[in-house]
Amino acid sequence: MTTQLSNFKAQIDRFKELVKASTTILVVQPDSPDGDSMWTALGLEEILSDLDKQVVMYSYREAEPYLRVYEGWDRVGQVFPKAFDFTIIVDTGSPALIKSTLEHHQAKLLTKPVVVIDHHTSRQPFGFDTVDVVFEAVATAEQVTAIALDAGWDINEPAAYKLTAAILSDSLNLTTSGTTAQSVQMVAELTKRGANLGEINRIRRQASALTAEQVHLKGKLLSSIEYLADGRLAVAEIPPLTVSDNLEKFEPYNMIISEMQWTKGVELVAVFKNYGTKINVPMRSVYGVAGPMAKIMGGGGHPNAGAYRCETTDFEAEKNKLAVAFATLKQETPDAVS
Ligand SMILES: [Mn+2]
Repeated sequence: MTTQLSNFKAQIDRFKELVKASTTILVVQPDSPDGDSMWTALGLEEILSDLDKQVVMYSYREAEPYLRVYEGWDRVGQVFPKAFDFTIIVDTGSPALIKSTLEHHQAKLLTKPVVVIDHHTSRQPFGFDTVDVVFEAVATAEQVTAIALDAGWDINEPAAYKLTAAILSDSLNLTTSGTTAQSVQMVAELTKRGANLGEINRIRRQASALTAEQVHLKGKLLSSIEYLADGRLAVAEIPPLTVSDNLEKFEPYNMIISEMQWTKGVELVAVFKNYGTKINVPMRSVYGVAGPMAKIMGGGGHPNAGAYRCETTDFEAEKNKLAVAFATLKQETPDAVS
């Protein structure tokens, strides 16, 4: 057992006992599943099924199209099951993330034990008793892999694929700051069990591939980028027609914001998503200026990712307002943002 796991020996033992004693296990994801929660749930389904358990999977909302790439996503139901012996809540760091599930099904959920397997460092309590299997990991799938290996549970090839995809999803292909030796080691163990990293990458790229039309739009948006403040502030507008054409389908700004963020000399990126009736501004940075800037503009966020809403719908005026505020922040705290 690794040190990580041994600190949670009591909780893991309790989890193993519950598995052993149960026939039907419910796996619950956040109300809106993501790559880690979805593929962790599917990986757990494989592992627990091989232990002759019935696995029932639930999420309040249906999986987004990009999550429908590994077999089994359509077994994650939106009808809360009537009978189960205990519940595993995966990848859920706060009750807000399963608000709708709890609103409708908390009474039923609490008739049986609840195990939480989660890797969020800033966890908020659910307000009821849970067996918390919460240790440092870049993804919940990393934790499930470590627990399965420790317990001597078999990880079949489909499980290896799904868990690897989940780890790569949360760790952005093992590149985030939360990626540790254990993350890489778990991916290696899963690769040994049949997960093919090239194949997983192909599946991911295909699921997010742009249409020919979207590539043209990307080109147009990229050439519309303006550089202000001596090239340190990159700004682009998603015009109202483009916003309304793609509403509910995809976010055009996702195609350009990363290119803007990783342009030489650029310190702050702002994309003005202009609805015509309002303008929302997602921002990115590399050295931590996006969060403070978003706050100054009346929004919020993390150091390198923030957002705010403009007071008017005048793009030119709002762009200049941001440029002035950025120049002021640079003058006041040149070191903090250089
Ligand atoms: Mn996660």
